[in-house]
Amino acid sequence: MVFQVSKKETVPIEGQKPGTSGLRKKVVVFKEPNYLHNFVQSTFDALPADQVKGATIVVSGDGRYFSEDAIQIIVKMAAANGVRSIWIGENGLLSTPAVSAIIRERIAADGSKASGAFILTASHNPGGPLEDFGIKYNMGNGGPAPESITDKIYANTKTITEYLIAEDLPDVNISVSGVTSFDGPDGKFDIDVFDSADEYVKLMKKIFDFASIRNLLSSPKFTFCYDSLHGVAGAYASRIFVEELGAKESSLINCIPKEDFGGGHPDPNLTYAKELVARMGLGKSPSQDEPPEFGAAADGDADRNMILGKRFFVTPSDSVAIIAANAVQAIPYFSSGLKGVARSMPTSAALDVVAKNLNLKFFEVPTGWKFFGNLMDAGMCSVCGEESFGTGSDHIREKDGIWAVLAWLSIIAYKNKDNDGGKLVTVEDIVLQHWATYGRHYYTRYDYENVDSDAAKNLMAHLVKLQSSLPEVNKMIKETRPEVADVVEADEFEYKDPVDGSISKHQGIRFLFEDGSRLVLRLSGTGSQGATIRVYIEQYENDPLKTGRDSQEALAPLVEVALKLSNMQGFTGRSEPTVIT
Ligand code: VG1
Ligand code: CO
Repeated sequence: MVFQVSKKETVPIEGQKPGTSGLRKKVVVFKEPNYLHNFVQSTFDALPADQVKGATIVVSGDGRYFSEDAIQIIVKMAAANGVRSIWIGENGLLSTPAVSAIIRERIAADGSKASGAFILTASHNPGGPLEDFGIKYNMGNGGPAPESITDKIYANTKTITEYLIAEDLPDVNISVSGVTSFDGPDGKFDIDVFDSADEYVKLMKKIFDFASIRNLLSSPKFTFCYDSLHGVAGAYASRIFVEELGAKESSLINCIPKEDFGGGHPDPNLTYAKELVARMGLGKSPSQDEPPEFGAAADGDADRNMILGKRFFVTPSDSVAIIAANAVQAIPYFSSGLKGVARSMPTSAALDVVAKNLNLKFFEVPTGWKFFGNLMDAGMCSVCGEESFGTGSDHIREKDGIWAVLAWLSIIAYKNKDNDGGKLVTVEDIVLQHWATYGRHYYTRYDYENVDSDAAKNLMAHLVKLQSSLPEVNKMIKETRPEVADVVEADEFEYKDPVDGSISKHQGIRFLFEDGSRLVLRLSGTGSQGATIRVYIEQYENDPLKTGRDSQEALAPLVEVALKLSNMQGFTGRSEPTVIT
């Protein structure tokens, strides 16, 4: 049978602008007639023709509710748009980093590679019939589509009149590996379903010294716990940590991927990763047992990571700095040196200090992983990170949750390599040692979720206006907390990409203080309703006697100043943030 291509009439649907990482909306919105179809056709139409016609495209995601329906629709639309092959992870499961790895590494029997991918995820947002779904497109380098493409997609969604679909193509069985071929008007169309983990595991084994990590995990002094929060990381955790590295099965919690993430919020932070946080001896009602030495968690699509020691939290900003400082010694992939390091603007300057000390190229980019890709493609950056629990390297073009855990395990193994009889060098020891060498960046983030959109916009506009008068800013600061230093510079962050010269404006409001402290405010681009205001607060301390304070206590004066300058309560009516990290 030869499948037929139908042209279906449609009309533009409002609000299909991709945010920080794709289009994220409630499932009920995605289920509205033509909602997904319009976005997918707009994406095909935004891509260069040779990346659609005759091309190979990956479609998979974190397995959240509505994924399978979406895959069947995208397959039929891809066939109708002249795509040659569709690659799907078994059960539609591929983590975001695994998709990136597949685009870069997987070679089909006929020698062809994928030119891009639809990734079906709303990442750390909850899933289920009443929760969120998401879709984004990654390009041939394995990284998120750049703004030039996402702008085009959005423009197309505003003018779309028809889409193409092969309605008579049967649904694919995505639960069994294998290739199924169909004949279409333009020739063959293949659907290739394959193991979700193989390619990714292979890549990890090229990067890390698995033998040394296995050795660490087998030591009675070392105990380990990994929490997938029922996200797609579960499809990799057992393969990597148990089968390859010899961890006990009981060290994995919530590692069965579920379409509603077990009703939880798959966001690896101190608020939402409750079970792990309690097990690690942190949180309000810590477990009675002796906590493990090392704990980690992932988000829904497994690109984020949270790193914990026994009763100890590692801030993501410190994590990337510590990985950068130890990468060359501890991780074989980096043994010939780092090409450079990069962080997103709101991420603390801990990485800057490492870069300066080790004489590494350093870049500060806007929030969102797409900005790191250009630097990596140009060979300018090896390790990068974001304060939002994202860490990664140029092995792929996405942040990588399991990679970060393996990086930490490698560092712990390295620090303990000559330590036969002695006490374990712990996560906490490694962080304290880092602060002693480089100083400490006290850091916290306040999130105000689901705030009225207009209130959020007004708050930001108020801050921009305030920035034009530093004397007024400093007067307000002195009236609030006299001990806080003066603001010496205030602006909206703007980024000029050093590789392609493209400019991104309005990337967050910054207040830079005389003593190196920073306040940053920006609106989230990943929410699905209302607005989320993020307030990032940072203070540097390099007096070794003062690096051991409680961070909320150390930052209290700056927090007060942030809330005062922004008039948070006045604009939003909120006296407390939703999440404090
Ligand atoms: C958030 C984070 C950002 C991250 C993005 C995607 O964006 O702040 O650092 O890159 O999520 O991560 P925003 O615009 O909401 O602040 V993920 O794991 O949700 O794909
Ligand atoms: Co994510």
